[in-house]
Amino acid sequence: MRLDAKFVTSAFAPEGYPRWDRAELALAGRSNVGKSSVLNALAAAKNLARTSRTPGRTRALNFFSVGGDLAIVDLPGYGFAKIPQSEAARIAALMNDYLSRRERLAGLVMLVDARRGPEREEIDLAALAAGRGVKLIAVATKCDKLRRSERAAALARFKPLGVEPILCSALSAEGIDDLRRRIAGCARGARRARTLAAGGGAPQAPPSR
Ligand SMILES: Nc1nc2c(ncn2[C@@H]2O[C@H](COP(=O)(O)OP(=O)(O)OP(=O)(O)O)[C@@H](O)[C@H]2O)c(=O)[nH]1
Ligand SMILES: [Mg+2]
Repeated sequence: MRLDAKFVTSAFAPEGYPRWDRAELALAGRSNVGKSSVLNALAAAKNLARTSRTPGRTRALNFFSVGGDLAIVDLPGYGFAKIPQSEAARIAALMNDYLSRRERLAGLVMLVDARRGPEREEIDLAALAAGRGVKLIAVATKCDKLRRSERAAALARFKPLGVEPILCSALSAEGIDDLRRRIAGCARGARRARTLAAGGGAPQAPPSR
């Protein structure tokens, strides 16, 4: 099932985050890793999120609604040397604010080039998510560029993230269905947590004295 994603807004500062109670899943990763392409593949739409050969294309947080109570946030890529220092610092501060403080954040989809594997930034982001109780989904992107014989080594490179990655390709669509299922599972978990927080869980025993 394709994700029914619709573009809602771009935020250049925290004031621009939408006010809604959708659970949000953020797509994070190095510039040019294929975040926008994966989002388009999930939605089976060509131009929902803008993709580019030029790294550093996405410079705002782009919010997409998905169905009735979920949202996906396409984050700007980090680690691209060619954008001006001041702009890079602004983007880093915005991402940091979003990932460390956004209450709606339920899951972090960490995209890493399958040929490269996680580095310091990815390991730090994964730790940030874990510290907040945000679920981590790891995706090894552009797996169409791996030879069969390189796959096992590629998977092994992800060990430091502590979760097994889904090998994905926006080009061949490998892994995309699997990722859709994981996203749906994360959304279900967020819904359950919300019901419990709203008092919809099992009745509480009266406090003992
Ligand atoms: N071979 C291959 N190329 C891909 C795949 N996904 C994306 N690309 C290419 O990689 C480049 C970057 O893709 P984007 O989706 O724009 O990457 P991004 O992570 O959103 O980049 P920023 O917005 O700059 O952070 C484009 O030229 C894509 O065509 C894939 O699965 N396989
Ligand atoms: Mg992008």
